[in-house]
Formats: sequence, C-alpha cells, structure tokens
Amino acid sequence: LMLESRLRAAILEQHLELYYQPQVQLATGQIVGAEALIRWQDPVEGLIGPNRFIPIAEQTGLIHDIGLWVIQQSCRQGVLWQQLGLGNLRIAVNVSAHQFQREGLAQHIADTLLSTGFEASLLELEMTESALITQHADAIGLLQRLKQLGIRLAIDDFGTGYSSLAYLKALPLDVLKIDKSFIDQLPEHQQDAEICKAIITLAHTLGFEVLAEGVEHQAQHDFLKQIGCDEFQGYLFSRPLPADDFAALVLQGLKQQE
Ligand code: G
Ligand code: G
Ligand code: MN
Ligand code: NA
Repeated sequence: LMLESRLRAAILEQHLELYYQPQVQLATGQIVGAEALIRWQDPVEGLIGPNRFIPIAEQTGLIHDIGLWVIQQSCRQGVLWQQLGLGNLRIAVNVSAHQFQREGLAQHIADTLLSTGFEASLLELEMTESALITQHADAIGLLQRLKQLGIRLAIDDFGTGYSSLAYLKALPLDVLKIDKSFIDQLPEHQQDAEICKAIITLAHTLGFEVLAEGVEHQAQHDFLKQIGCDEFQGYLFSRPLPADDFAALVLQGLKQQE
C-alpha cells in the first residue's frame, strides 16, 4: 500500500521514465528499433525497476494509466528521433494482460498515432502468449482490430507460454521474440540450438520475423546470425539506455556508415 500511494504520486510528478534497448538487425549490424522499458526515478531511492512496481500497478489498476502513458511517450519519442535525423526507428512497447481486458486500447492507440504523427508501422506491441490467450476470450478479434491500425504485433518471451500452432496460424503477428532462456546456452546446448532453428523456420514459414532476446556473448550472436535469425537485443550490444544515450548511439552508428 505504501508503494501504491508512492506510485500514484510518481505518476503525477512525472517520475516515470522510459529507457530504450537497441534492437539490431543481424545481417547488417544496424539498429532498427528499440524496446521501451519503464523505470521509476525516485528522488530518494533512485532507479526502481518494473519488476517491483508493475505487479502493483496491475493489482491496483494503475497499469491502465501507466500503459497509456508508455504508448504516448514512445510515439512522441519516435517522432522526436525522426526530427533529429535518426531515421525510421521502430519502437516496441510492452503491454500487460490487464490492458487487453479493458475496452478502448485500440482506440487509444489510434488517437495517439494521430495526435503524435507517429507512423503506425513503426509502433510494435509486445505481449506474452499466456497473457493474450488465457486472459482474453477473443484474442484473435482483438489482435485483428489492433492490426487494422497498421501497427506491428510481437509475441514476447516466445517459447515459455501456451500458444498452440493453431493460434500462431490464426493470429496476425509480425514478430516472435525468442525467450532469453533458449539463448543463454547457445551455441553449445544441442537442444536449445535445435529449438532456435525450429522457431526460426516455423516463424519464417508463417511470415513472421524472429528476434533473439538477452544476447550477451559474441558466440551466441554469431550462431544466431548463421541460422538466419533476423534481429537481436541484449547486453552484448547495449543495455537499455536513457533516450539521449540511445540517440547518441544511433547517431554514432550512422556516422560510421558514411
Ligand atoms: O527492464 P527490465 O528490468 O527492464 O524489465 C522487467 C520486466 O518489466 C520485463 O518483463 C518487461 O516486459 C516489463 N516491463 C518493462 N517496461 C514495461 C512497460 O512499460 N509495461 C509493462 N506492462 N511491462 C514492462
Ligand atoms: O520480459 P521482457 O522481454 O519484456 O523484458 C526483457 C528484460 O530483459 C528487461 O528486464 C531487460 O532489461 C532485460 N535484458 C535485456 N537484455 C538483457 C541481457 O542481455 N541480459 C539480461 N540478463 N537481461 C537482459
Ligand atoms: Mn519485452
Ligand atoms: Na522477453
């Protein structure tokens, strides 16, 4: 309860902040987008991570206001980066199951795209398979409505939840994000290596892209590139960064290409 009232205050006092982790194309090494990851900058405690306050936000319903803010802030940031010459960067936003249960998410996203001028095709929603499928009676209908806005849809932590092949076939997805647990022991772990290859083949067959999460070592990177994974993110390339640091990293990359 203490944390709940402090979280309410943090929202009002604008102490929530988005960090951005680069998403990198394996074939070219270029930054093609970012995952937005929320942080709470407490004046006393310092940086508080989402694992501590998102569950409370979900229990109290504060997740709805926070979630809308995350989407709006991401779109604003994307437009700002375009104006700064960073190019057409995609921004991926995490959406919790609770946000799907309330009407109006699609409408809010449509309104936000319009008011910010951010291109729909550059906004990506990340959701976990379990959240989507067990929490929503008409997951396919909801995703179709979101897809009609022109945004991209990604399954987060792929491989750890409950999605059936029938669902994968029916859902209008763009990206599967392979969970870090399958990446950790690459390339030595024979089963994980085969699982990653199988996910990539399956995803490409269905017309989805694949992003590997939590890549920390060069050998993981090289293996994923070799087996045709499209993108990766992880500490090997960069931790999640404050917006200005992210922009500096992208500009540095663009300079090196010249
Ligand atoms: O950065 P990391 O510690 O950054 O994130 C921890 C967890 O918090 C992850 O599971 C991530 O998906 C979740 N998370 C980060 N930002 C958000 C957000 O804006 N909304 C929701 N619902 N979850 C988030
Ligand atoms: O659940 P989700 O995939 O949205 O959250 C990703 C989480 O993983 C975030 O907390 C993010 O900060 C963290 N993360 C990103 N890259 C790495 C990595 O290379 N190693 C580890 N240990 N965590 C990472
Ligand atoms: Mn995520
Ligand atoms: Na994930």
